[in-house]
Amino acid sequence: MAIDLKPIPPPIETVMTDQNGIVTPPWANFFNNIYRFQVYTAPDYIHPSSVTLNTGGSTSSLSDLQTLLDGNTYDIDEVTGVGAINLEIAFTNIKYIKHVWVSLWYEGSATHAIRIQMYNYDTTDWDTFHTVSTTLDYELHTVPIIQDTNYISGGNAIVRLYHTESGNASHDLYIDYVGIGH
Ligand SMILES: [Ca+2]
Repeated sequence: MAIDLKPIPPPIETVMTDQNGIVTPPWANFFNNIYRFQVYTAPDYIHPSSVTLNTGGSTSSLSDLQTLLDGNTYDIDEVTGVGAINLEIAFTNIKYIKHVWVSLWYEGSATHAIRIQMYNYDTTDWDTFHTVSTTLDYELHTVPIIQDTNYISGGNAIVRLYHTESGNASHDLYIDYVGIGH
């Protein structure tokens, strides 16, 4: 009795997600063999639309923090007093927030830190998602935002870099890029 052996390709483990991160069952049936395919959607980066320096010294401008690794950075001189750095970075046309990206170099000290915050439109206050103490060089911080509902209003969202402690005038913050990923 002849046995007909046919090679069966191994299945490819895959998951399909749309831009909202929703998993879609991706089963497909080709030529009597079942394959599963994965489609990765490249993350969309939304660049800031405006920037407001409430506290700190700077001569930099919005374009300095709209592009990563372009050689231009938004530089802030820390000032004395509580809330020694306070920079609001605003975004428009935001539908979803998956991550906040911040590339920065903080020449501070171990007891000083920069809070990466988002404005909460529900509580009308700032929520801290990540804290960065002094760094040796530029670091890219990817900050996940699990529940974005309260941080978007009419397509607007605001990220704030905030120095809580009393400032030291010898400290400096250099920001290469701030963006929202969705
Ligand atoms: Ca830059």
